[in-house]
Amino acid sequence: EVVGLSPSLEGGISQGEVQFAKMFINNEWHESTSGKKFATYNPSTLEQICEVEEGDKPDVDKAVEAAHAAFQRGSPWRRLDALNRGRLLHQLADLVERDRAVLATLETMDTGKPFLHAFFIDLEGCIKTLRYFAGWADKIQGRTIPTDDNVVCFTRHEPIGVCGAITPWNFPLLMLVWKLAPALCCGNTIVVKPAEQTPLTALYLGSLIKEVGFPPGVVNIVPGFGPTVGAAMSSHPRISKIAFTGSIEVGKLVKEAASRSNLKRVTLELGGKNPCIVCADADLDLAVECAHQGIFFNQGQCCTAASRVFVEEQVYPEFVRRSVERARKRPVGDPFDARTEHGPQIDQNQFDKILSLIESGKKEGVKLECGSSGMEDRGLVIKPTFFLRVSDPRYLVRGAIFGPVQPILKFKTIEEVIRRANSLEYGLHGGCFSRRTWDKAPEAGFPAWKSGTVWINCYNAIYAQAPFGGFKMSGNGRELGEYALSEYTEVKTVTIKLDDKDP
Ligand code: TXE
Repeated sequence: EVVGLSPSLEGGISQGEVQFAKMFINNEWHESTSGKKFATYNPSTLEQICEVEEGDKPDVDKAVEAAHAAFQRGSPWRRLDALNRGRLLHQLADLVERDRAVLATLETMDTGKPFLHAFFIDLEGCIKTLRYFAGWADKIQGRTIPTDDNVVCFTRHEPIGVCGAITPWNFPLLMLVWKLAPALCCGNTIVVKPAEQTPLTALYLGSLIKEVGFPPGVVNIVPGFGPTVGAAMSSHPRISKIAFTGSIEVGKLVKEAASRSNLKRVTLELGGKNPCIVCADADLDLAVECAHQGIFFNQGQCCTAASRVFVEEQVYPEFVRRSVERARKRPVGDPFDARTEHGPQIDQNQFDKILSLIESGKKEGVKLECGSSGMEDRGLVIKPTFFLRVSDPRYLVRGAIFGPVQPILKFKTIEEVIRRANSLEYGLHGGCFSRRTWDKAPEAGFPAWKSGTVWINCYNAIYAQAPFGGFKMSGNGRELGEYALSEYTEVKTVTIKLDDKDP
């Protein structure tokens, strides 16, 4: 029994008919120009949920046209004052809150993630992000700048124009809201391409955008595939900025296409191989639980995943023992069962890729699979898996697996482990567990880490107020927090010559 499940939430658990499966352009539902559709599947049952209109370049052109018209000077969107722009975002948050159970149901059907995670984590994050950026709408301000001449010089932070968002399948609605909320709060218009595996919550959000009363063309959603819709967006001459979350490989393609077309601004949120360091003086129960959730949450399909755990040698055997014990208790199964913590991987491709990495990993280290007696193999489920005695150059320790697989490594000194932690091309997140006061161990403190986030005695601590993004090849730019505003605005310097008589 789950405490706090309201009757409306119970209603959300039953799988309803999908209402929105068409393209959303200009606040209207469109069929694809080509007449094509594609199927979206439930990875838990492997059944088709429904068919969705499949966009291509002509549909992207239509969406960009709408977004461009909505951005013209004098349009209802441009004339809307900043306070009311914020109010629309708050009203959108209200509707997401009202339909939270429906959205969480769609997210669980499309991704296979446990319903309660979708409800309490994904949807909570969406609502908070919308409210956070709603509050910023009328607080985006420039500076006045003293200069060498007799002029008034000031800056304005203006919207960029038509923005594009290309989103992944691991947190479909949340990754969209991380882009849409700051884009709209700054006064831009947007064209969205959800991941082909998980288009349903984005389309439902389209219906809420319309209900709230955003002017037509402000938000447009074109479902479809990467090489068609995604590529058309990345190279579109009238899209002025793209925000992308996904693989490094595709991130490079997006940036290349941006360079070859109109040098649109690009922010990228790519992969991580995030080190999680457990010192001998750590609160071991806390460290075990955080490393456990750090890797197995969302079936390991997180760019934040604790995918390299380094444990100080004195506590290594005990850490491994407790980690295995904890993983054995992880309930795997039907995502709509309230007891389930662990569902299937997103699709057959990912499932096959992870299993083959596990298989070849057996040559690299010792494999421990933690299936409890209650865990039945269902569809695309992969049981929590650890690897021990693997060396750093091995793929298991260096490469992206994006599944429930955690190498647990040993270290002797802090200097050594920080060097190993910093040695990859990734630099997204890092975690450290220790009771040490950080000023006594500067070599292990946060200045030493080459990563966008450092979590100390916590993990996956993500807030709408705090910036999120990577060093090195983990990405460019930052999402969330005040920092995100600069990714969705251009700075205009205005200089006005004063009469020489005026001081
Ligand atoms: O990602 P893709 P995939 C990593 C993870 C995973 C791997 C592959 O390691 O195993 O990527 O997953 C769109 N132009 N992450 O293949 O292809 C695509 O349609 C423009 C990390 O699913 O990068 C989708 O909307 N767009 C990650 C989006 O890019 C293109 C989350 C992401 O898909 C495109 C997901 C193209 N040519 C996977 N080709 C994270 N950072 O959290 C594809 N897309």
